Amino acid sequence: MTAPHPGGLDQRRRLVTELPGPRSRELSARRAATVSAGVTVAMPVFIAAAGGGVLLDVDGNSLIDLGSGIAVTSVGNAAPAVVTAVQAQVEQFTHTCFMVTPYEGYLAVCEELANLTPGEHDKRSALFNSGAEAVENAIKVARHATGRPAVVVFDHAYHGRTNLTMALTAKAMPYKHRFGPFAPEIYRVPVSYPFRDPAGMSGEQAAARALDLIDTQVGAEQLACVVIEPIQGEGGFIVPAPGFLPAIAQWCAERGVLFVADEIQTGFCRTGDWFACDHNNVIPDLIATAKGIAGGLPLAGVTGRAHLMNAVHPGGLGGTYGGNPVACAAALASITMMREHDLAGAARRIEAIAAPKLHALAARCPAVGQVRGRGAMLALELIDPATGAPDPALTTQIVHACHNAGVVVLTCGTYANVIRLLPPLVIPHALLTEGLDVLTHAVLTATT
Ligand code: PLZ
Repeated sequence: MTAPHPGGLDQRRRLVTELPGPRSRELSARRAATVSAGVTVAMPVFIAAAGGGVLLDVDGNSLIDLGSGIAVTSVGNAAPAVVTAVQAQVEQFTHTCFMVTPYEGYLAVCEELANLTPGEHDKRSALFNSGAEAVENAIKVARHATGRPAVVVFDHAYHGRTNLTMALTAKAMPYKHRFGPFAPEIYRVPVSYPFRDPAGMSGEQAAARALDLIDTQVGAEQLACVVIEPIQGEGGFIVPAPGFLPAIAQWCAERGVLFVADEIQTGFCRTGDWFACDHNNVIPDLIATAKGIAGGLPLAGVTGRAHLMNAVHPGGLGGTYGGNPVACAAALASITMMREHDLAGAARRIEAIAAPKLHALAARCPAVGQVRGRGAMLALELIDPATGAPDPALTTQIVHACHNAGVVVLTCGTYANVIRLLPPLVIPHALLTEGLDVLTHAVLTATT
C-alpha cells in the first residue's frame, strides 16, 4: 500500500501569528455583520487551503486537522484524485437533475453502495444532499414499506436538524430549543452507554432494558423502524457494549420492524472497516450514509433491501440536487481511494498510534474518565474525578488550548464533556503524533 499523495501543502504545524490572526479577525467582524448569529463556529480561524492533515489559514498559519470537517474529509481535503474527478465532471455538465435526465455517475455510486454496505442481499439506493435528508428518507421508506407510523430512537442520538430529524435528535440545546413543535410518533429509549450504565451491565441487558420499554410503551405492531448510530457521534462517541446492537437487530427482525443504521458519521472506513455495523455482525435493513462518502462534496444515500426501497410508489423519493453529478464524481474517486489505499486499514493504524497514547494519558489523569471509540473515531470523556460528573468547563479549556496551539479538535457529548478525534485517514503519522502530544500537554496543564 502506498500512502496517497496529501496534496501540495507542507504537512507541518506552523504558527506565524497568534490565533486567530489579523486577517481572520477581520473576517470574523464581517461574519458578525452578515451571518446569522444562529450559525456559530468552533474556531474563528478562516481557511484558505487544506490538504492531507493540515488546514492553512488566511494568515499563513498551518494547523493540524484532527476533525476532518466533522468526519467528512476522510480521504484528505482537496484530495488530488477527488479534485481531478470533480474538474473532469464540471467540464462535462454540472447538473441535469437525475429525475429529469439521468446520468451514469448516480448509478455507479448506487452500485458501490450496494457492494460495500453490510449484507449480500439485493439492494437499491437513493441519493440525497445531506445526512439529515438521508435519515428523513430512510424513515419515509420504512413507514411506507411497513405501513406503521412509529419510530424508535435512543438517548444521546443525533440524526440532524430538519424538523423530523430534530425530533429524532436527543439534545435540546442547541439543536431543538424553541424550534418545535416536533414530528409525532417518535419514541426514545436508553442506549447502551457502558461508562454511565450500572457497572457490569452487558449489551444484552442494555438491549433488554430498551426493548422492554418499546414493547410496553410503543408496541412492535405500531413500529416502522428503530434508527440507531452504531457508534453515537454528536452524543459523545458512545460505543455500545458488545451484544447490544445484535440483540436490537434480532428483536427487530423477529417482528418486521426495520433496523435502520445511521452510519453518516461512522461509515466509509472511519471506524476501521467500511461500516461500523461490520464489526457487530449486524446487517441493517436500511443504512443512511453521507459525510465521508464524497471527500467534502455534499452527498448522502439511503441503501436497503430491494423490496423495501422499491415499495415506495414511483416519484415518492427525490429532490432537485440529490445525487448531483459533481458530488457523485467526487464519491466515486473517494471510494476508489479508500479501496486502493486501504483507508480502513489506515483508520486501524491511527487507532494503534492514538489509543495507547490516550490510555496512557487517562492512567495519569483521573479527569479523563474514559477513552473510547474505534478506528479513527476516538474520544476522551472528561469528568470531575471526585464525583464522576461531566466537566464541560474543563473540556472547553483543553479544547481552547489545543486550538491556540494550532490543533483542531472538536467536542461532542450530551454534556459537552467529550473531546473527539476524527483525523483525515490520510494524515501523516508524524502530524497525528504531534497533535496528540499537544492534546496530552493541554490535558495535563489544565488538570495539574
Ligand atoms: N446523523 C450520525 O453525525 C451530522 C452535525 C453538525 P447533516 N453530524 C454533524 C451540526 O452541528 O449540525 C450527522 C450525524 C449523524 C446525521 C447527521 C446529519 O447530517 O449532513 O449535517 O445533515
